[in-house]
Amino acid sequence: MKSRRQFIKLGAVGSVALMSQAVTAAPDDLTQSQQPTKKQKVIKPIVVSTWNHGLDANKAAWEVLSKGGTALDAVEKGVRVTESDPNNTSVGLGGLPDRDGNVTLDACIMDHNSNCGAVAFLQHIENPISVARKVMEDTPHVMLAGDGALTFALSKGFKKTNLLTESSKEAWQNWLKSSNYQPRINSENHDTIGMLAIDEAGNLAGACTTSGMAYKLHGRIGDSPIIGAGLFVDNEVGAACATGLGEAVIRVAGSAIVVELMRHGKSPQEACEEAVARIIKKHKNLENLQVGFIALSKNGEVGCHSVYAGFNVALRDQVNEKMVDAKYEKEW
Ligand code: SD4
Repeated sequence: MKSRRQFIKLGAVGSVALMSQAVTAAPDDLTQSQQPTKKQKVIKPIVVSTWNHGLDANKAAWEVLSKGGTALDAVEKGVRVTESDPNNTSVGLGGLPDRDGNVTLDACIMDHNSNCGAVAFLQHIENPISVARKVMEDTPHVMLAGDGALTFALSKGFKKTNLLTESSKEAWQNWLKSSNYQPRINSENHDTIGMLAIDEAGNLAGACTTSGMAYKLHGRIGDSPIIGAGLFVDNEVGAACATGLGEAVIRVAGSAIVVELMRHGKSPQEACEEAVARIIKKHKNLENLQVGFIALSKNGEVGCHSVYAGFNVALRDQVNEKMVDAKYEKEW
């Protein structure tokens, strides 16, 4: 196996070769129900989400979907599970703080009518996704940030919570010893959760929520609360969400691009691969630049792809409840 350094050195030629292999194949593990031909009947509902924590989140989403509930309710319920898990250090409660010790959260949600809501740089609230939904439903706006988002959340009855758990505080204090400003994207299967669903009625929705980069600059906002970057849903076409280095996702309008590529005929898998290729092309330095996309088309196909190895996706439908390893372009 090539070392991470060797892969990076391969540069453009290497990545083109890897890409052409990748384009011909969807993740082997995606079953027929996730890869129907245009004429096949879609087996609904379906929910798909990022990383291992997606399995538990999908379970909660499935409780809604399997009873005929809406994709919107499902994705909100689903990602709340991850937000409220104190052992997950990259989402909600227990998230690793910024370099000054503050846990700051980003989240967004989007429905089949292109309604959307987001909160950014929100502190002290355990379930930012539900605040994002309130922004969507109870205000004429799409995004609230910082103190304004907190004031709004409190006015809607959300309770102030200390989000910094003892273990995340300890990790931060260890980091402070060197105080080396190298904000890092969390990995090892503990990352942002992005979730996409299609309900029995055939409507799509998505949600994305994160505490962002560990030890980031106070005030830094990533891609996750930005509609079109961390998440995008177009009910005529499909939905996509992103995980990984938010700055890179924003630069290519990642999730919007994936949906747009599907609109122009690419399968979800091909669309995710093309978005990853675009990220690789636009960044000279790929060190630590992990990004993964997942996509769900209107006809129930699922795709996923990442820059580096290790990204995986949780799937739930009437036959499957499983993890799928995404194909990727580079070894670490
Ligand atoms: C961000 N995309 O804040 C999010 C975080 C993430 O891996 O996905 N971390 O940039």
